[in-house]
Amino acid sequence: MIKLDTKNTWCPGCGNFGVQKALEDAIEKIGVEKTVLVSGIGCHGKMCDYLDVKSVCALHGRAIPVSQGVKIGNSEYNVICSVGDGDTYNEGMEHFVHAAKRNADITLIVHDNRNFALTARQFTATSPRGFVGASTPKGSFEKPLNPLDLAFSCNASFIARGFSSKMDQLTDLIIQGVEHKGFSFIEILQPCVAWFNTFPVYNEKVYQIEGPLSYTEGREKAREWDYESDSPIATGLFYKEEREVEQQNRKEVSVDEILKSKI
Ligand SMILES: Cc1ncc(C[n+]2csc(CCOP(=O)(O)OP(=O)(O)O)c2C)c(N)n1
Ligand code: SF4
Repeated sequence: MIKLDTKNTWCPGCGNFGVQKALEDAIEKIGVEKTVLVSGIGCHGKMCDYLDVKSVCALHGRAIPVSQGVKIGNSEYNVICSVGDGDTYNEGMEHFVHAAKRNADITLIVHDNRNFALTARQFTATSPRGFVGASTPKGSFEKPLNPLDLAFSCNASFIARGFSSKMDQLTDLIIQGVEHKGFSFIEILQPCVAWFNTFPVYNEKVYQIEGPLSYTEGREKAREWDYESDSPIATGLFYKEEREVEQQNRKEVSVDEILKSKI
Protein backbone atom coordinates (compact mmCIF):
# COMPACT_ATOMS: atom_id res chain seq x y z
CA MET A 1 0.00 0.00 0.00
CA ILE A 2 1.46 3.35 -0.96
CA LYS A 3 -1.28 5.38 0.73
CA LEU A 4 0.20 7.30 3.66
CA ASP A 5 -1.72 7.99 6.86
CA THR A 6 -1.08 11.74 6.58
CA LYS A 7 -4.13 13.82 7.57
CA ASN A 8 -6.21 14.36 4.45
CA THR A 9 -7.57 17.91 4.11
CA TRP A 10 -9.66 17.54 0.93
CA CYS A 11 -13.34 18.35 1.41
CA PRO A 12 -15.47 15.24 2.07
CA GLY A 13 -16.83 14.02 -1.28
CA CYS A 14 -14.15 15.73 -3.42
CA GLY A 15 -13.47 14.05 -6.77
CA ASN A 16 -9.77 14.00 -5.89
CA PHE A 17 -10.37 10.92 -3.71
CA GLY A 18 -11.30 8.91 -6.81
CA VAL A 19 -8.24 10.19 -8.67
CA GLN A 20 -6.04 9.20 -5.72
CA LYS A 21 -7.43 5.66 -5.63
CA ALA A 22 -6.91 5.25 -9.39
CA LEU A 23 -3.39 6.67 -9.18
CA GLU A 24 -2.49 4.44 -6.21
CA ASP A 25 -3.63 1.33 -8.07
CA ALA A 26 -1.83 2.39 -11.24
CA ILE A 27 1.46 3.14 -9.45
CA GLU A 28 1.32 -0.15 -7.55
CA LYS A 29 0.92 -1.98 -10.86
CA ILE A 30 3.64 -0.12 -12.79
CA GLY A 31 6.06 -0.24 -9.83
CA VAL A 32 6.50 2.26 -6.99
CA GLU A 33 10.30 2.14 -7.20
CA LYS A 34 10.25 3.09 -10.87
CA THR A 35 7.89 6.05 -10.48
CA VAL A 36 8.28 9.77 -9.78
CA LEU A 37 5.24 11.93 -9.10
CA VAL A 38 5.45 15.66 -9.86
CA SER A 39 2.61 17.92 -8.76
CA GLY A 40 1.52 21.48 -9.25
CA ILE A 41 0.10 23.81 -6.61
CA GLY A 42 -3.54 23.54 -5.59
CA CYS A 43 -5.88 21.06 -3.95
CA HIS A 44 -4.66 18.38 -6.39
CA GLY A 45 -1.05 19.11 -5.33
CA LYS A 46 -1.62 17.55 -1.93
CA MET A 47 -1.38 14.16 -3.67
CA CYS A 48 2.37 14.15 -2.98
CA ASP A 49 1.62 14.27 0.77
CA TYR A 50 -0.76 11.33 0.56
CA LEU A 51 1.25 8.79 -1.44
CA ASP A 52 4.49 7.08 -0.46
CA VAL A 53 6.29 7.64 -3.75
CA LYS A 54 9.28 9.72 -4.87
CA SER A 55 7.80 13.15 -5.53
CA VAL A 56 8.45 16.79 -6.35
CA CYS A 57 5.97 19.55 -5.60
CA ALA A 58 6.71 22.12 -8.32
CA LEU A 59 5.73 25.77 -8.62
CA HIS A 60 2.21 26.64 -9.78
CA GLY A 61 2.10 26.19 -13.57
CA ARG A 62 5.63 24.76 -13.80
CA ALA A 63 5.14 21.06 -13.06
CA ILE A 64 5.45 20.07 -16.74
CA PRO A 65 9.00 21.39 -17.34
CA VAL A 66 10.06 19.98 -13.96
CA SER A 67 8.70 16.58 -15.06
CA GLN A 68 10.57 16.86 -18.36
CA GLY A 69 13.77 17.62 -16.45
CA VAL A 70 13.27 14.65 -14.13
CA LYS A 71 12.74 12.37 -17.11
CA ILE A 72 15.69 13.67 -19.13
CA GLY A 73 18.02 13.18 -16.15
CA ASN A 74 16.53 9.84 -15.08
CA SER A 75 15.23 8.06 -18.14
CA GLU A 76 14.70 4.82 -16.21
CA TYR A 77 11.82 6.37 -14.23
CA ASN A 78 8.17 6.71 -15.17
CA VAL A 79 7.29 10.36 -14.57
CA ILE A 80 3.68 11.18 -13.75
CA CYS A 81 2.83 14.87 -13.68
CA SER A 82 -0.33 15.42 -11.62
CA VAL A 83 -1.72 18.92 -12.02
CA GLY A 84 -4.82 21.13 -11.86
CA ASP A 85 -6.68 22.79 -14.71
CA GLY A 86 -5.68 26.25 -13.46
CA ASP A 87 -2.14 24.97 -13.22
CA THR A 88 -2.12 23.60 -16.77
CA TYR A 89 -4.59 25.48 -18.96
CA ASN A 90 -4.05 28.93 -17.41
CA GLU A 91 -0.81 29.42 -15.47
CA GLY A 92 1.98 27.84 -17.55
CA MET A 93 -0.22 26.90 -20.52
CA GLU A 94 2.78 27.16 -22.85
CA HIS A 95 4.39 24.13 -21.24
CA PHE A 96 1.43 21.94 -22.14
CA VAL A 97 1.59 23.06 -25.78
CA HIS A 98 5.32 22.45 -26.17
CA ALA A 99 5.56 19.23 -24.16
CA ALA A 100 2.86 17.75 -26.42
CA LYS A 101 4.50 19.10 -29.59
CA ARG A 102 7.90 17.80 -28.45
CA ASN A 103 6.47 14.43 -27.43
CA ALA A 104 8.13 14.64 -23.99
CA ASP A 105 8.08 11.19 -22.42
CA ILE A 106 5.91 12.02 -19.41
CA THR A 107 2.34 11.23 -18.36
CA LEU A 108 0.23 14.28 -17.63
CA ILE A 109 -2.91 13.80 -15.55
CA VAL A 110 -5.02 16.92 -15.14
CA HIS A 111 -7.49 17.11 -12.25
CA ASP A 112 -9.95 19.32 -14.09
CA ASN A 113 -12.39 20.71 -11.53
CA ARG A 114 -12.92 23.72 -13.78
CA ASN A 115 -11.97 26.35 -11.23
CA PHE A 116 -8.99 27.52 -9.16
CA ALA A 117 -10.24 25.61 -6.12
CA LEU A 118 -7.59 26.06 -3.44
CA THR A 119 -7.88 29.83 -3.77
CA ALA A 120 -11.67 29.61 -3.46
CA ARG A 121 -13.39 29.60 -6.86
CA GLN A 122 -11.87 31.76 -9.57
CA PHE A 123 -12.76 30.82 -13.17
CA THR A 124 -10.28 28.86 -15.28
CA ALA A 125 -10.00 28.15 -19.00
CA THR A 126 -12.46 25.25 -18.71
CA SER A 127 -15.15 27.03 -16.64
CA PRO A 128 -18.37 27.46 -18.62
CA ARG A 129 -19.74 30.83 -19.69
CA GLY A 130 -21.77 32.41 -16.89
CA PHE A 131 -19.48 30.93 -14.21
CA VAL A 132 -19.73 33.22 -11.19
CA GLY A 133 -16.59 33.30 -9.08
CA ALA A 134 -14.35 35.59 -7.09
CA SER A 135 -12.84 37.11 -10.27
CA THR A 136 -16.03 36.97 -12.38
CA PRO A 137 -18.78 38.33 -10.10
CA LYS A 138 -21.05 38.97 -13.11
CA GLY A 139 -20.27 35.60 -14.70
CA SER A 140 -17.54 34.67 -17.17
CA PHE A 141 -18.27 35.71 -20.76
CA GLU A 142 -15.48 33.53 -22.22
CA LYS A 143 -16.23 30.37 -24.14
CA PRO A 144 -14.35 27.54 -22.38
CA LEU A 145 -11.34 25.86 -23.87
CA ASN A 146 -11.65 22.23 -24.93
CA PRO A 147 -8.38 20.65 -23.67
CA LEU A 148 -8.76 17.51 -25.78
CA ASP A 149 -9.17 19.51 -28.96
CA LEU A 150 -6.15 21.60 -27.96
CA ALA A 151 -4.14 18.41 -27.37
CA PHE A 152 -5.00 17.31 -30.92
CA SER A 153 -3.85 20.71 -32.24
CA CYS A 154 -0.53 20.32 -30.42
CA ASN A 155 0.03 16.83 -31.85
CA ALA A 156 -0.16 15.02 -28.50
CA SER A 157 0.57 11.36 -29.17
CA PHE A 158 -1.78 9.94 -26.49
CA ILE A 159 -5.06 11.69 -25.68
CA ALA A 160 -7.55 10.37 -23.12
CA ARG A 161 -10.24 11.51 -20.73
CA GLY A 162 -11.35 9.83 -17.50
CA PHE A 163 -13.84 10.56 -14.72
CA SER A 164 -12.83 10.45 -11.05
CA SER A 165 -15.83 8.23 -10.23
CA LYS A 166 -14.86 5.62 -12.84
CA MET A 167 -11.73 4.50 -11.05
CA ASP A 168 -11.07 1.21 -12.83
CA GLN A 169 -11.18 2.92 -16.21
CA LEU A 170 -8.98 5.73 -14.90
CA THR A 171 -6.42 3.29 -13.48
CA ASP A 172 -6.29 1.55 -16.83
CA LEU A 173 -5.85 4.84 -18.71
CA ILE A 174 -3.00 5.91 -16.39
CA ILE A 175 -1.22 2.56 -16.88
CA GLN A 176 -1.65 2.79 -20.65
CA GLY A 177 -0.40 6.38 -20.54
CA VAL A 178 2.73 5.42 -18.60
CA GLU A 179 3.43 2.51 -20.93
CA HIS A 180 3.08 4.82 -23.94
CA LYS A 181 6.42 6.13 -25.23
CA GLY A 182 5.99 9.88 -25.50
CA PHE A 183 3.58 12.48 -24.17
CA SER A 184 0.48 10.91 -22.69
CA PHE A 185 -2.30 13.28 -21.72
CA ILE A 186 -5.19 12.24 -19.50
CA GLU A 187 -7.78 14.90 -18.78
CA ILE A 188 -9.74 13.92 -15.65
CA LEU A 189 -13.23 15.18 -14.90
CA GLN A 190 -12.84 15.88 -11.18
CA PRO A 191 -15.83 17.49 -9.51
CA CYS A 192 -15.13 20.06 -6.79
CA VAL A 193 -18.01 19.72 -4.33
CA ALA A 194 -17.13 22.98 -2.57
CA TRP A 195 -17.07 25.40 -5.51
CA PHE A 196 -18.38 23.72 -8.67
CA ASN A 197 -20.23 20.48 -8.11
CA THR A 198 -20.40 18.81 -11.51
CA PHE A 199 -21.26 15.34 -10.13
CA PRO A 200 -24.95 15.46 -11.16
CA VAL A 201 -24.09 16.41 -14.77
CA TYR A 202 -21.22 13.92 -15.13
CA ASN A 203 -23.19 11.09 -13.50
CA GLU A 204 -25.87 11.60 -16.14
CA LYS A 205 -23.79 12.44 -19.22
CA VAL A 206 -20.54 10.48 -18.99
CA TYR A 207 -20.13 7.34 -21.09
CA GLN A 208 -17.17 5.21 -22.12
CA ILE A 209 -15.70 4.66 -25.56
CA GLU A 210 -13.51 1.82 -26.75
CA GLY A 211 -10.38 3.47 -28.10
CA PRO A 212 -8.03 4.38 -29.53
CA LEU A 213 -9.95 5.92 -32.43
CA SER A 214 -8.46 7.18 -35.69
CA TYR A 215 -7.21 10.78 -35.68
CA THR A 216 -10.33 12.05 -37.47
CA GLU A 217 -12.81 10.06 -35.36
CA GLY A 218 -10.94 10.87 -32.15
CA ARG A 219 -10.92 14.58 -32.85
CA GLU A 220 -14.58 14.57 -33.79
CA LYS A 221 -15.39 12.69 -30.59
CA ALA A 222 -13.31 15.20 -28.60
CA ARG A 223 -15.49 17.99 -30.01
CA GLU A 224 -18.77 16.29 -29.10
CA TRP A 225 -18.85 18.14 -25.77
CA ASP A 226 -17.58 21.72 -25.63
CA TYR A 227 -17.33 22.01 -21.82
CA GLU A 228 -20.61 23.89 -21.45
CA SER A 229 -23.32 22.22 -23.55
CA ASP A 230 -25.52 19.39 -22.23
CA SER A 231 -24.35 16.85 -24.80
CA PRO A 232 -23.03 13.37 -23.84
CA ILE A 233 -19.47 13.32 -22.46
CA ALA A 234 -17.15 10.62 -23.77
CA THR A 235 -14.37 9.09 -21.67
CA GLY A 236 -11.66 6.65 -22.73
CA LEU A 237 -8.70 6.67 -25.10
CA PHE A 238 -9.42 9.03 -27.99
CA TYR A 239 -6.15 8.75 -29.89
CA LYS A 240 -2.71 7.19 -29.79
CA GLU A 241 0.25 7.21 -32.17
CA GLU A 242 3.88 6.09 -31.98
CA ARG A 243 6.36 8.91 -32.62
CA GLU A 244 9.96 9.80 -31.83
CA VAL A 245 10.24 11.10 -28.27
CA GLU A 246 12.13 14.03 -26.76
CA GLN A 247 14.66 11.88 -24.89
CA GLN A 248 15.72 9.97 -27.99
CA ASN A 249 16.70 13.22 -29.63
CA ARG A 250 18.66 14.55 -26.69
CA LYS A 251 20.53 11.45 -25.61
CA GLU A 252 22.49 10.98 -28.77
CA VAL A 253 23.79 14.52 -29.16
CA SER A 254 26.72 15.74 -27.06
CA VAL A 255 27.46 19.42 -26.45
CA ASP A 256 30.61 19.07 -28.62
CA GLU A 257 28.52 17.77 -31.49
CA ILE A 258 26.07 20.66 -31.14
CA LEU A 259 28.92 23.21 -31.14
CA LYS A 260 30.50 21.60 -34.18
CA SER A 261 27.25 21.23 -36.11
CA LYS A 262 26.53 23.46 -39.09
CA ILE A 263 23.33 25.46 -38.97
C1 LIG B 1 2.71 31.64 -9.45
C2 LIG B 1 1.53 31.49 -8.54
N1 LIG B 1 0.38 32.13 -8.82
C3 LIG B 1 -0.68 31.99 -8.02
C4 LIG B 1 -0.61 31.18 -6.91
C5 LIG B 1 -1.79 31.06 -5.98
N2 LIG B 1 -2.45 29.79 -6.11
C6 LIG B 1 -2.20 28.75 -5.29
S1 LIG B 1 -3.18 27.43 -5.57
C7 LIG B 1 -3.97 28.25 -6.82
C8 LIG B 1 -5.13 27.61 -7.53
C9 LIG B 1 -4.81 26.30 -8.15
O1 LIG B 1 -5.85 25.93 -9.03
P1 LIG B 1 -5.72 24.61 -9.86
O2 LIG B 1 -4.41 24.51 -10.49
O3 LIG B 1 -6.89 24.52 -10.78
O4 LIG B 1 -5.78 23.50 -8.75
P2 LIG B 1 -6.97 23.10 -7.73
O5 LIG B 1 -6.76 23.89 -6.49
O6 LIG B 1 -8.25 23.43 -8.42
O7 LIG B 1 -6.75 21.63 -7.54
C10 LIG B 1 -3.46 29.53 -7.01
C11 LIG B 1 -3.93 30.50 -8.01
C12 LIG B 1 0.62 30.52 -6.66
N3 LIG B 1 0.76 29.67 -5.62
N4 LIG B 1 1.66 30.69 -7.48
S1 SF4 C 1 -12.08 22.89 -2.67
FE1 SF4 C 1 -12.89 21.52 -4.26
S2 SF4 C 1 -11.09 20.54 -5.20
FE2 SF4 C 1 -10.45 21.45 -3.24
S3 SF4 C 1 -10.64 19.76 -1.77
FE3 SF4 C 1 -12.54 20.92 -1.69
S4 SF4 C 1 -13.90 19.88 -3.13
FE4 SF4 C 1 -11.82 19.21 -3.58
